[in-house]
Amino acid sequence: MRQIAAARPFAFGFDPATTALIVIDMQRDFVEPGGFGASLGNDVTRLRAIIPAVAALIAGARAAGVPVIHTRECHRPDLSDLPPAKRDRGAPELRIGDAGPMGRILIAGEPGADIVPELYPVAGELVIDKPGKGAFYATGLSAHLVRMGTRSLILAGVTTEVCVQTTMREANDRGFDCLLAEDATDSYFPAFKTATLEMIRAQGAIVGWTATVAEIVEAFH
Ligand code: C5J
Repeated sequence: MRQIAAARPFAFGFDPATTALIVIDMQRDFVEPGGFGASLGNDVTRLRAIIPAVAALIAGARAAGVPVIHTRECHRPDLSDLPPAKRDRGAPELRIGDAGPMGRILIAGEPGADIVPELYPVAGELVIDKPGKGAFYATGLSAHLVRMGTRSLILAGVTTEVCVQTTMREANDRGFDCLLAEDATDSYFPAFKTATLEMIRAQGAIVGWTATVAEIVEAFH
C-alpha cells in the first residue's frame, strides 16, 4: 500500500497494482481555439495550461506501471448517439456535428475530437469514446476496470465540474476510491473548479480525495 499523507481531506491509501489513472477528455475540441469549448464562448487558454501537469502525471503513472486510460467525449458521424437535447442546448457558434476548423465538432475520427499531441496515448493504453459527460454511461469502462481488478482511480482532465466530476461521482457510486489531481484538472470557470474540489472532499471525502500531481507522483515511487 502507498499513502498520500497530504491528500485532502485526509490521507489517501492505494495499491499501484489495483489503481488506474483516468485522463478525461484532453481533446483538441476542449483546449484549442476553434473547437467545441471555444464555440460555446469559452477562453480555452486556462485548459491548455494544465497540459504539462497532466503530462507529468501520465509519465509518473507509466513509470510506476499504473495503467493509463484516456477518454474522449465524441459522437458517431451519423449522430445516432447524440440526443437532440444535447445538440440543441444553448446558442453555440457551432453545434456538435457542424464543420469547424478542426473538422466536425466532437465527432469521432475528426482531428478536433482527438487527444492533444502532448498527451497522446501510447500503444496498449485504453481509449474510451463516450457520448455522455460521465465515462461510465454507454461505454465499456466498468467492464474494463472489473477485468483489470481496479479498486482505486486517480482522475485528471477537463472540465473539472462537468466530465471529470460526473465520472468521479459515477466511479464513487461503483465502489472505487477516487482521487482527483488538483493541478491536472481545470474549468473554463475558476470558481467552478474551486467549488468542485471543495464539494468532492467535503463531508469526509463524500465523493473522494484531492492531491497535487507532485504528491501523487511522489507516492508512485
Ligand atoms: C464539457 C467535458 N464540458 N469534457 N465536456 O462539455 O467536460
